[in-house]
Amino acid sequence: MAVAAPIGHHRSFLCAPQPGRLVRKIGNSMRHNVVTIDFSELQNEAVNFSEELEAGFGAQGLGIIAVSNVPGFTEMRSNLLNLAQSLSSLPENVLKELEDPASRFSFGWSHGKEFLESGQPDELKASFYANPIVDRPTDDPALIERYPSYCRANLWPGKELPDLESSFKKLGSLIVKVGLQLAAHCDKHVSRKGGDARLTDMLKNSLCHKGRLLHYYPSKCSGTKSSSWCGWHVDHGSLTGLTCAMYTREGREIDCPDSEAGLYVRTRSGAIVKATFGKDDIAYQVGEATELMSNGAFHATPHCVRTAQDDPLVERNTFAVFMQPHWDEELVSRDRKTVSFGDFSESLLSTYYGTASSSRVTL
Ligand SMILES: O=C(O)CCC(=O)C(=O)O
Ligand SMILES: [Fe+2]
Repeated sequence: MAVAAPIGHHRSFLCAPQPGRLVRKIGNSMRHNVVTIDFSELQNEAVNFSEELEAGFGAQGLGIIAVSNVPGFTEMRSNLLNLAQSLSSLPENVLKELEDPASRFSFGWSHGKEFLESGQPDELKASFYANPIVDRPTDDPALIERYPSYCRANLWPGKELPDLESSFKKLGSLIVKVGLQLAAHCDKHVSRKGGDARLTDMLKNSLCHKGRLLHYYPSKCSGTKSSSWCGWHVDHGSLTGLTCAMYTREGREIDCPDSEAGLYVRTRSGAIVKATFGKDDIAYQVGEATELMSNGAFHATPHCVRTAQDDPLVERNTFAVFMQPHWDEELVSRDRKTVSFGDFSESLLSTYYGTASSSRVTL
């Protein structure tokens, strides 16, 4: 799972920026429309998307490609993001019941459990995590103990928010299904370049996919006005499917009044650009596991979320689905060490939640 790490894993950026047709200046920041593929074309296995994959996921890209016009997506997004807002308004005691400390808060409700770089708990962001594909990935107690953040069971607020489970699973499964079609094109591109094309195989039978329903509280809640809803990080899985965020004010949906709020990406040249994609598109981001597996052909970019600064009452809801290798899938690190995806993730989580007993397993 990609934990929105308070401490980013930045790597050096080797290539010059690619200004090109996609960039325009908005306010004080560069806005960058992400490369977009229409769903009807994505379904056609005969289409060669090398150019798009290179522009979106390659060395000069933002590490993001959007897929547009996915049937059923618009309604599913709106249903689930409205439920994120409702979930965040449930009474404290109900939310507490939805916590799962044994998974390091990787299932159910998690608010204020991660630590920021400053050492303070991250109070502006709440997450509700579940596996959108299976409720209970295994019954093996040894596996549950070894990989609690993947092998424990989903928790649902069946009584208080009965629609959450079906809305979460419906949208989560759709995002995984479309993501697998994108992965198939990634594999073709990697094979054409003579690389090891196994993204689809890695993801299609994995039991480690994780959905994260996110609610960002008004920035005034932190006491001091914060500029960051989510700190710089790289997702560490294979592909992250992301919805376009829904903004609210006092519980009602609004157009975000601050055009500079939202998702930012740091490119290889070090430029920080706002990544924009359509409200009804699914954006897929490359994670660290794909970068490693593709031998750098695909590039995971650090990203963060900026608060709506002009209006401290604005809230934000979105949904991320981390498509990840199975826990026993072996990844080869940059220094040629082999580590299972499960061990790598558990070690990262210990770091973010301040429970590390040994040093982080690095990739
Ligand atoms: O809120 C967003 O738009 C991005 C969230 C994110 O990057 C993450 O959860 O890993
Ligand atoms: Fe992320």
